[in-house]
Amino acid sequence: MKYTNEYYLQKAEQNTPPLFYSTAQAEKTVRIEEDSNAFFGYAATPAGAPPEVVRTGDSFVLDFERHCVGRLSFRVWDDGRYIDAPVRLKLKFGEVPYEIARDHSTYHGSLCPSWLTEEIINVDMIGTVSLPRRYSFRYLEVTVVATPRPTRLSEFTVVCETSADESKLTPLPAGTDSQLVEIDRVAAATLRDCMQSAYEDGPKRDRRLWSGDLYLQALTDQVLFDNSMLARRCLYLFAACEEENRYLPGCLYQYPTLSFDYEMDISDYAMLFCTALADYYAHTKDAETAKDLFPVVKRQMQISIDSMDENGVITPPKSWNGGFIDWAPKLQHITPVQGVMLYALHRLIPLAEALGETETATLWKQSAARATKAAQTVLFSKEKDAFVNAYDQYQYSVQAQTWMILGGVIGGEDGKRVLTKALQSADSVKPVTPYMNHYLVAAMLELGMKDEALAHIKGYWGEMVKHGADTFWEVFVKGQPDVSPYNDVSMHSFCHAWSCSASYFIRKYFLA
Ligand code: RAM
Repeated sequence: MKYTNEYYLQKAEQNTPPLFYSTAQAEKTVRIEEDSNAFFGYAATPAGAPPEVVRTGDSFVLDFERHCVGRLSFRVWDDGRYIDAPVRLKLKFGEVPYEIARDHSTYHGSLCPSWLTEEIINVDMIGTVSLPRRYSFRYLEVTVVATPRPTRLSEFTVVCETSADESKLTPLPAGTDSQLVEIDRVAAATLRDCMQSAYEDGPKRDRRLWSGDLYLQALTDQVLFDNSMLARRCLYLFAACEEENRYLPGCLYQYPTLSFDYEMDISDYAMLFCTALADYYAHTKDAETAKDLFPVVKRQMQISIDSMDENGVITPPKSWNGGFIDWAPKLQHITPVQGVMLYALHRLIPLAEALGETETATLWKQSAARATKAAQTVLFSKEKDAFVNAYDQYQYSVQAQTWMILGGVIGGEDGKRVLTKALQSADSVKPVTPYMNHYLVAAMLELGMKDEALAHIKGYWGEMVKHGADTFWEVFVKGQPDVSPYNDVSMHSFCHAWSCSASYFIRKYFLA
């Protein structure tokens, strides 16, 4: 049976943040057409005001002109008369034009197609229709499947929900590079729409709290809306799911009651949960919460420490292939996960010291020294001048080099050389998610490669903006619109938590 720590759960509930509401009304329609210049092959062009009267077979696409997460309502009326038969409507929601254009019956992905957002509704009476579900979208295709006579549809309105207090968002200083201003705007919208009663990974689909996503969201939130109550809630929620001698689940559901799947334990995510507490404390100086959660962090890190083999290399459990790290196909995980462990330990040692946990700090220092030595010797190939090894079946990946840098295994000119070579090599595995691209930029900054980091932010997140992103996407590989961990792009979330961190870099390192 799954055990929930009631004390931590109660703490999480006490930290449920208030939601803020705003209204968006669709005044315009668009035509969604094939466009070879558009990243996913379809673009939206203005098509005037919504029709006043609709008949069976009519269809139009409303444009709410911003990404919305919230509830939809609209009016159905016909000059005051009764409706002779229900008005049957098909509603199809899209975060990007492609989702509207895509015929859902051709879906061939690995996740359940019920995530694809569409409804058929029957309206029995004239008046305001309010849909109970929460949607995540900018575009809404309305198709009149059947109506007994010409009918009027109007006032399509979304009440948007978020736990982000937008009044806290400080504008970037005058003189900031205009491309960075744009990237920051899109990143802030991404985080805003993923901030609900927890940091959701993507409001279109899972609506789950994932620890890897949480880590980047909480970090980015510090420089945007600064909702430390939400960060606290999320940390407590994960703590409530701890089971003895097992990594925390990588994700959890808040409703109807806290639930999770132990098979979803992800070693790197569990360690990033720990790191999130260190960052939370460094930002808030909230020693009460840090002390409260420290025992969980200590036990979680101990699982990794205990799993080091005779060489000092981590042996993560086989679930999630030993770790997540990135969605790059067939990615090997040992070296990057070793880097995550070191990254976590280096951030957690100051936390332990600040909380007076000196014994733990000493143990962590010794463990870090052992893991570093192992990484420098067994995980590094002198011949290849890269972190390529038998543990990872000699796979050469940017992910491994990046995490070794972030873990402090290699630095300075050596780090620059190793990373640059991996990025330039035609044979190396490259990052596919904004999540992994975050760590790549972090590694560049760690090495003092500020120009390269800036160029990467502009060339990666900036490229999505150029492709018309209102919010940042779950997966993005330049020039490869078909890359999909789910084997079908229509399943992607186009407002994805782990993609919001460009703002963190911009606001922390690149302000004018
Ligand atoms: C997907 C989601 C989520 C991520 C996991 C590992 O389901 O994109 O954000 O954390 O994978």
